[in-house]
Amino acid sequence: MTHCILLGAPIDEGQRRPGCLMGPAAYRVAGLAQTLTALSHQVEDRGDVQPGPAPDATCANPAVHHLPQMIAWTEALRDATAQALQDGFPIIMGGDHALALGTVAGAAIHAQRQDRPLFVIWLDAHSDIHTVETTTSGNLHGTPIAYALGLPGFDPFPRFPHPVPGQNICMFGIRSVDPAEHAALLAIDITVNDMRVLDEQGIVAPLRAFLNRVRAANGMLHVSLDVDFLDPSIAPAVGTTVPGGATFREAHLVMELLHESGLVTSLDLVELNSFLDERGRTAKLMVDLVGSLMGRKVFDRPTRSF
Ligand code: NNH
Ligand code: MN
Ligand code: MN
Ligand code: MN
Repeated sequence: MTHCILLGAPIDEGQRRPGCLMGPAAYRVAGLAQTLTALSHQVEDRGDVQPGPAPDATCANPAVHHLPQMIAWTEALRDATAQALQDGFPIIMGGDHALALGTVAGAAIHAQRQDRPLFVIWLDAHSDIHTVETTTSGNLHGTPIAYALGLPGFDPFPRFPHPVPGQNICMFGIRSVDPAEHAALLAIDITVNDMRVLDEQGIVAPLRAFLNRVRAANGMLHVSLDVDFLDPSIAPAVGTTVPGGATFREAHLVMELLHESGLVTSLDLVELNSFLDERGRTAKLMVDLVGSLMGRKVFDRPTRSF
């Protein structure tokens, strides 16, 4: 039994397509708490996180928008996530992916307090490794990985607490990388399981390899699930659809393996734009994926051997 702590993060300012702010409400309507309760977990919904007042902040890149608001969100989510990790298993209901600027920072603070290394799994079509200086869209949802690495280019933001080494970050589902991101990924030792890798090897082998490293290091594991990791044919409710994403079973299999590992310590659900959904099917799928992560099985065998 896990004590699950739901935190709403209705952030819309990390990109330009309004609607992600409806995400926390959509997850509540789609029955996230009920799904967890049915799996015998305890659920505490702490409501939506409130950002403090936006500071005066500017940067040299004219494309960047909503910088002060994002700094306020980052600080509030960092502190709320670190606190929730002390009390249980945080599930952050976004909101666009800019929320991970704060949640990964909070996870890093908590891991440091526990004297354990932090690992991150990034399930996304995009690598999100822009800095405030390199982003050409100006959408800060494309930056949390670079922030977590402690890369330069985040001057207006609070310094990232205890940066995550590249070797501790593993991406799955990648199929849209901007030129500056490509250069950054080549310069840093990050595991990029792009869709080509998943086509050739499946998700099981690369995921197992990473989980073994997390286990060997007694690491904490933050999972960040972007709706666009999934193929748009099964998950249409996202502003940045990219064809060729994870299938229904691939996505559930990731979650099932993560459950069996027993290693996951916090979870982001990001980029759900309910305004673009079809009768709630994307919200429902995301809730079902959380169900698989939290122990729901296709068919419950006493043991499964590979
Ligand atoms: N790389 C692009 C940008 O920075 C797209 C990012 N969009 C996302 N990221 N949805 O997950 O604007
Ligand atoms: Mn993303
Ligand atoms: Mn994405
Ligand atoms: Mn974008």
